[in-house]
Amino acid sequence: MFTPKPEHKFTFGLWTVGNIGRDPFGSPVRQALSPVELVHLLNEVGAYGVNFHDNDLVPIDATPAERDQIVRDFKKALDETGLVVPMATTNLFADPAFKDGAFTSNDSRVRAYALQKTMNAIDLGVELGAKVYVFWGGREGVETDAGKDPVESLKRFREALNFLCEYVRDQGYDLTFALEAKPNEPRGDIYLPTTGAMLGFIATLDHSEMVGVNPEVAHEHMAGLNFTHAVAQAWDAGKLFHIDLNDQAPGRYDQDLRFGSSNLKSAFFLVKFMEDVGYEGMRHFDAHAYRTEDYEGVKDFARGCMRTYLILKQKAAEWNADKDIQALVAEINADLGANDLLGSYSTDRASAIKGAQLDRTVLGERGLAYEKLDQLTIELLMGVR
Ligand code: GLT
Ligand code: MN
Ligand code: MN
Repeated sequence: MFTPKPEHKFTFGLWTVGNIGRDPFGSPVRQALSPVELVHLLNEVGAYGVNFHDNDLVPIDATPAERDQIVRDFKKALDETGLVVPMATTNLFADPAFKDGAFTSNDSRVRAYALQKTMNAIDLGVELGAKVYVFWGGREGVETDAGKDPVESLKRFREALNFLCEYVRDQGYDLTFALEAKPNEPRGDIYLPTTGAMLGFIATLDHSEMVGVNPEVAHEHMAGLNFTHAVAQAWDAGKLFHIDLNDQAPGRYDQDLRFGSSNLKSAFFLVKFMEDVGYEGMRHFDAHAYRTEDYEGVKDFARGCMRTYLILKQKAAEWNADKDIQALVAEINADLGANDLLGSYSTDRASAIKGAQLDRTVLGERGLAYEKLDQLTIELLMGVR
């Protein structure tokens, strides 16, 4: 019943199931698998697609001949399994060259290298079928504001994205960009730290129509924000091009936990939102298995992400069909007599609202029954309804 199918559009990055469990305090706990092996692992657990950074697939120091062989082998694995590559991205954070940022570096040579690397990575992504290109600027920030001018940094970031949009158009690629925000880690502070900030920035781009967002659960939770609200704002703006699903306890380091494993209720409202509005993009799990796991545990992790999503989707359908819940929802949304008063501005409407009898004591006395509604939601989630 909760078996992943292609129509669910569940995808994983090579770096997610391929995470070898290195952390700032400890060495790897799992042997690295090749991209081909990872494609087969993802096929075994039932994923639809696989995403990658340029260097997840092609090592940064590979020769052109090595690159071509790797791409041939990878394509063969995709053909054998039927997995697709819906999204690709660039690693602009691991190499020491990017220690003070890529597009926002003070060093124009680093900025030029970042453009060069990204154009090559876009070519690679498109060659393998990617339709969405993610930009996560992990190093685009500071430890000290003495080092970089924040306005200059934004101008540089804008200039880079404008350039790359033109590159995509010039090549005739069918590709959109999705910007991913994160408040901190690995930098002390990363520019454009939230999805809302990204949405504001996108409006300033030359080709804003081809640029949307890739919100990540963990990143908004790190900032103490409500992820569903960020996703809703992106959706409302027509900018929800991609999504990174995982989980995260607020106030911690970047945990990238299995989807739904930490904040089940917010995961429920997120899935319900995505399913109710009819989001048709990829459901990308940007998470990794606990460091305690071997590759059987990695498969448990990947299966768990997808299974939890599907269970929550089922719960959302139950919530929408639950008579008691829907009776309360109807009550909450009933017209209590002022619907006709409201609407877009006119001089008449302004006078009507000014003259309306609106007794604020009565308005303030009304109970809203949200306690009851929330408890019904909790009981539905706990499986006792
Ligand atoms: C990195 C980061 C993620 C980004 C990836 C894309 S890489 O693991 O933590 O949130 O989505 O660059
Ligand atoms: Mn993350
Ligand atoms: Mn992410």
